[in-house]
Amino acid sequence: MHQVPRAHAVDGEDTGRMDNVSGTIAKSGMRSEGDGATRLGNIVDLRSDTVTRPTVEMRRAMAEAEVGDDVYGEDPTVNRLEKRAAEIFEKEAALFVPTGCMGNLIAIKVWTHHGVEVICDERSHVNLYELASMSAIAGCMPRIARGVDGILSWKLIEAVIRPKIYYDSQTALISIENTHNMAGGTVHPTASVDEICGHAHEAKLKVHMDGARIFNAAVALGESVRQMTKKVDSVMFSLSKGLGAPVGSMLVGSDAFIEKARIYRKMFGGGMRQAGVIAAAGLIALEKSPARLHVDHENARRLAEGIARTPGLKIDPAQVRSNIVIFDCQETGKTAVELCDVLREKGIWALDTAVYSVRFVTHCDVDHAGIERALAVLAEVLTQPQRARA
Ligand code: TLP
Repeated sequence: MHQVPRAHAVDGEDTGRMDNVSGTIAKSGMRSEGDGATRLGNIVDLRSDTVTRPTVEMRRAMAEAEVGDDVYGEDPTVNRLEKRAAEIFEKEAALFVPTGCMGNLIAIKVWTHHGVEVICDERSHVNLYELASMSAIAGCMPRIARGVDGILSWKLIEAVIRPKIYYDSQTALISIENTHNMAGGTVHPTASVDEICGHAHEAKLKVHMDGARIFNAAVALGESVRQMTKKVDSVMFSLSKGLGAPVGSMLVGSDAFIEKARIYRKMFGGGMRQAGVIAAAGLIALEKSPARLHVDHENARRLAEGIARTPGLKIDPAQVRSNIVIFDCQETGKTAVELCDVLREKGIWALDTAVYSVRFVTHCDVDHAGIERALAVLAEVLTQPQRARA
């Protein structure tokens, strides 16, 4: 029996596990109240890079942060974080937002109006995991394109742009995800992003990048985030994923974009007052963490190679370019939920992303030994039934 509550129930109804090709997430492994397992210290939590705990340096900076009322623009630590983010991306301005979801929604709201379409990949976070906010709040329709491993090209985008005819809804925005989460941390080549932006701008369309993990993409490409985003109109990136901060994401773009984004942040309830307390950790994450992301990528590759050698599991390690490892478990005879449940009992936490698809995400709180342990446990749980039959 599943040991954790179904976190996705709405109005008291259990939504259960969806059987789809495009991926569900977090049906297994959501931490229940009083669970306390992570506190035991022997858990290898690979559910997401969102689970990291702030470092001692971050906690100290949080305790000592200089603060003010950020709604009045008076929090010096938030102002410093926003200035640094804008500098690093070589954009005019930046805005600290509580979450990636809010950052993406704000960008969509700024670039669109009710009744228009947003082109995005079918498995993108804005399409699948943001509770239809682009429709519910921004009044837009997602217009789905099917990327190759989540990666959109101008050719794929062009095919779904609406003709400029008064009786058709109109395309307003293109949203691309870099790295692409549900495709397994795949990376957009910068030349392709530039090409998309060039054509989009000619067609009077804006391009937003959901760069929740853009620093992982930068490491995979060996390029700077500035170079990778020079033509996009807005970027959201997360401080609270691979970079290890406890809370927060950033929006970067032009002065005019950020001015409007600030208004929508307040409208959506994201005016955070003495937010310097969390921005202080975000600053450390931004300055220090990119330099260590290659370790997470090496760990992900090691995981993928081990998984490829494990009976019943399928993955192509060469496809693993960043910190996300998604593998197929159909041949084991277990569903992803069943596999996650047995792994969890042995201290390895993972997420099911589709019926036979499991996700591991590497991060700063899982070291080499944790990876080896995850692989050993995987091999153990998948070879035990065979031994029992022999
Ligand atoms: N991703 C989470 C889950 O929501 C799936 C995860 O564990 O990977 N864009 C991308 C590409 C994301 O992966 C996420 C979160 C977000 C946006 C939203 O960020 P937050 O959680 O800060 O709202």
